[in-house]
Amino acid sequence: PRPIDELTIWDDAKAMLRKARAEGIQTVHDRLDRQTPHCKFCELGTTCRNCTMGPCRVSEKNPLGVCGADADVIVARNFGRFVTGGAAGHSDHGRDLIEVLEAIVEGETKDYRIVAEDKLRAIAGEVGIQTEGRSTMEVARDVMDCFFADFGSRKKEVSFLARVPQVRKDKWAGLKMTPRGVDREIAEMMHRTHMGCDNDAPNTMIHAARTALADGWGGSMIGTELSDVIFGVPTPKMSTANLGVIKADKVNILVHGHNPVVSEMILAASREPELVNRAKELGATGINVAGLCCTGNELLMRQGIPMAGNHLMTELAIITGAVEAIVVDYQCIMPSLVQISGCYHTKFIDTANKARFTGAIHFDFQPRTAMKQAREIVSIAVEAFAQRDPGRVDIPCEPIEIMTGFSNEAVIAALGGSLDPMVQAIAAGDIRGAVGIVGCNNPKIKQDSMNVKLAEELIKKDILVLVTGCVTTAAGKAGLLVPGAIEKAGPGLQKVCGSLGIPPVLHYGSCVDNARILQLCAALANALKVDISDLPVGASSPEWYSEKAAAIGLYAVASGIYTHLGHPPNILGSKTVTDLAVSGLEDLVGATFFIEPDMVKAADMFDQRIRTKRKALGLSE
Ligand code: SF4
Ligand code: WCC
Ligand code: FE2
Repeated sequence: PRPIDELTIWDDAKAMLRKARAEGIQTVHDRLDRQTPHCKFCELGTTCRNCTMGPCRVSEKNPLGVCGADADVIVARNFGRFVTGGAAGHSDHGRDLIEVLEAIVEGETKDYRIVAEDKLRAIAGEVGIQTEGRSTMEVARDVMDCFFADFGSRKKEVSFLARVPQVRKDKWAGLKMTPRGVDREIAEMMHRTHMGCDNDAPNTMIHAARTALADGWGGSMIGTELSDVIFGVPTPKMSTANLGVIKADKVNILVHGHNPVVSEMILAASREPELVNRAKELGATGINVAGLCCTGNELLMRQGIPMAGNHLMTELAIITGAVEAIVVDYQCIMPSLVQISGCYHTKFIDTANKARFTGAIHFDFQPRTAMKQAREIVSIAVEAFAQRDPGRVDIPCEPIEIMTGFSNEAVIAALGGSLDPMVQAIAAGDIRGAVGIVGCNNPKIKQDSMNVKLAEELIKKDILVLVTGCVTTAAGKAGLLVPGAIEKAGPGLQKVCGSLGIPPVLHYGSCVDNARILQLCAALANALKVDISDLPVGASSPEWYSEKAAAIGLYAVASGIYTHLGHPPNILGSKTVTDLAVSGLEDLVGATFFIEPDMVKAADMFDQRIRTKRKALGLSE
């Protein structure tokens, strides 16, 4: 096995990896070792399993599949389906929020309600729904219908394209890249990649971009906006992160996955006096809810609930031996968590019919019965406390402080009501530009080494950093999410962030909340009367692993945002597809991907790009 020091930069992770080895528990790192080396054809993207005349593997020696598809076609089809998997994940999550809104509107639930009426009305106004003189429920019903329709086939474009600068929309229209309906683009990609359909790689790639745009400006944006409506618009607040947020003297419940519909109810139930009292009867001092991955981000942003860890911390959190229950919804939940829970007293509870885990305790979580089910789940966790073996508990550190809650609404409020001060700070060069660092951990990369390094390099150059998803915990543990982190930033960010009392790295939410960053870019472009591709901005996913991260990367590029990846997707077997991704897209959409495993060089590439964009806007470099 690889030495533990090479697997992660964090002491809390190292301590738990040592414990895992001592206790004979296998982790993601051990399984990666056993899977290495990987299939070269799969790495290059040159395998096809789309029909039973194959499966086929193409190479220079043997360049055509049975049907005659070449490497370009096969790579483009595979990448298209890969991105579509991600777009489907984010968007189906978004749809779940519409269904909760439906349950509210139909009066089927009292457990959820409309918390942010102002935001509901603001959104309704943006998508052309009449709000004046109408009740909240009337408006909500129309918003619900509008968003359900965004998933279908009858629209020319998804509703939130109302936020996009006209020049960008014209560009998309010219390329046949306008996202029409979320499910439509996803289904069409499956159709196109069936044998004998879209056999022109660039054309498949254009549709991949359209599908990704249907995610970013459709499914994800609906997910974010309705989560705000139902659970509240995030506002800045302090919280904590790392494995130290798990408390030895409490019943610990970890929520993992993505959808706040489940985790918000678990949190609410954990505060019920009856359950807290029962926890005390069993010898605990209370019930502690902490987050993992994105549903953790959702609770962190809105409720200030502490974050136990990101993707590669999920197994290790259980290995503390102090977790009574891990409650999951969907996405990024390693099935190994069921086995590792089984090595302890930890109850593994799944809640979504579309994400069931063999060996789990299952709840078919529904808006009508949410609170009742959440109480039952919390009760299972509380009772598990009696089975905890204190001899196996090891919580390896004290938590670190972080600041969270930066929604666009909160940022605008902090700026005194408009984006103007930000535009002025950009014009003056105090904020030279902004980069969103988003996405995952990947066991092939030393955990968080790239996520942290890139953020540090960028803020030194007065480039504001926005983080979401699993980069949040990385930045937090590195001490970058507190106002004091301006010490590590350049003079411009020191001035601006210092005067506002905010960190130079802003936590912008979960992965679907990358839609907040899209919205901010569109708003800045509209304020400056330019296209998004004219802005001094970028995006990066240094340690990405998932289909969803690929979808995010592609919607960023297609929206005109220069986007870095720390390692390439499985496309290198096609020169046509690779060239398009890293250069050809520039002519089409005004941005490309770039692949760079060295974070100092990646930061220089962003710096260069930002200089060019600033110059073109007539600003100092
Ligand atoms: Fe092979 Fe073509 Fe079938 Fe793919 S679609 S498995 S390349 S025959
Ligand atoms: Ni989003 Fe990546 Fe985390 Fe999963 S939770 S691991 S896609 S960043
Ligand atoms: Fe996520």
